[in-house]
Amino acid sequence: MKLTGFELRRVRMPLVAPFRTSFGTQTGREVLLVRAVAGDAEGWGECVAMGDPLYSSEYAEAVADVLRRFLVPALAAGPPADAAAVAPALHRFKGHRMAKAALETAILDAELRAAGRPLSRELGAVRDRVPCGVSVGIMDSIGELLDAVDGYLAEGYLRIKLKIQPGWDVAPVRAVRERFGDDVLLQVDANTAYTRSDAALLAALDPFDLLLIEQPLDEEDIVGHADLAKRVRTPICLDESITSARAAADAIRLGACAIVNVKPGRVGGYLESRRIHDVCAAHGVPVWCGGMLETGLGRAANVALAALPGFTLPGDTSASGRYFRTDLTEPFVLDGGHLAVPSGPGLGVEPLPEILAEVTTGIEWLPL
Ligand code: NPQ
Ligand code: MG
Repeated sequence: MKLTGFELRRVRMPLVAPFRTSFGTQTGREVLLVRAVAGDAEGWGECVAMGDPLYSSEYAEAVADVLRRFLVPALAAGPPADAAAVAPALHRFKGHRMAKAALETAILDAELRAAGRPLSRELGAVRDRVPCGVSVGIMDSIGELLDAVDGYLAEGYLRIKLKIQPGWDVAPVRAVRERFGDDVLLQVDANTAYTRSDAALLAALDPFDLLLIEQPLDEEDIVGHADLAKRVRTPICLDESITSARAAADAIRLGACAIVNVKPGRVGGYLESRRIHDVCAAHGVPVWCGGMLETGLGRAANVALAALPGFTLPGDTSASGRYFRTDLTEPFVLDGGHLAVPSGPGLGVEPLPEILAEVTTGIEWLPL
């Protein structure tokens, strides 16, 4: 594959409704897309960084900057033979995993499309459809929350995740349990909103039989999560803290988590995500695929990953309509609570040209 360069494309997608988490409220999604251009093929990588550094230290403008000034020039100096050579070529640049992931995914997609191979098969998928959950934001009232959950259950979602923060935790969980019963698969995500002194508060969630509590404490606080795990019965799941396969192995060894949320952008790409899957499977730790409000491009790749055998819990791989009235690709639509794994080469989906043009706010060409 002879790469000639990368197109950085900024798009802005309005959300169907504001999405509120412990770190803020989003009304739209600012996405950076990377298109790898080779002589005979092209490939897409969707960067999951937000416009602001609220979920992680990365943000869209910083991603564009590091791609332009460091990552793409490094590949220009020694073009990678294939996608597997990208991470080693970028290793000397610290961090910036979301930027690296977008670049690697674009190259991987181009390579697989040229070879006529689906990403799912490349990663080791064993299913042709995946069970889906939905992440439900913090609301102004319990009534509003119950209406939202009711709607998602009616759509067929197989698992509900409630975003929580201090002051919005036990009451919404109790209300959802009382209204929808004990059979609903239910979990919560705090996005680091609690502290080590909140163990008793988090243990108050134990009676509600949650599948897991996701990332209650600071992303750097692995020992805090290990201590917390001894004081709550609900399994601890880590998201923000898991930045690599090594970080996953360490967290498991220390007893900081019993379940892992895999987000390819957070860990530097789909190849590292597969290594996390493997390390967790070797320890009997279930994994599930997280979500970052991806368009159809990122969603396609996530669904492929979620089809690996160790992904034994429903992911945040929701349908396009959960976030967008109009997706960039043909929409992903829920079928009996599942999404079909794309079977075409590479990601197996393409941006719809008219829609892509409509939402694009800027284009930059980075030659190799
Ligand atoms: C999580 N995602 O699991 C994240 C958090 C999150 C589906 O809950 C813009 C971009 C807004 C990324 C809001 C879900 C976001 C975002 C929330 C990620 O922690
Ligand atoms: Mg999370």
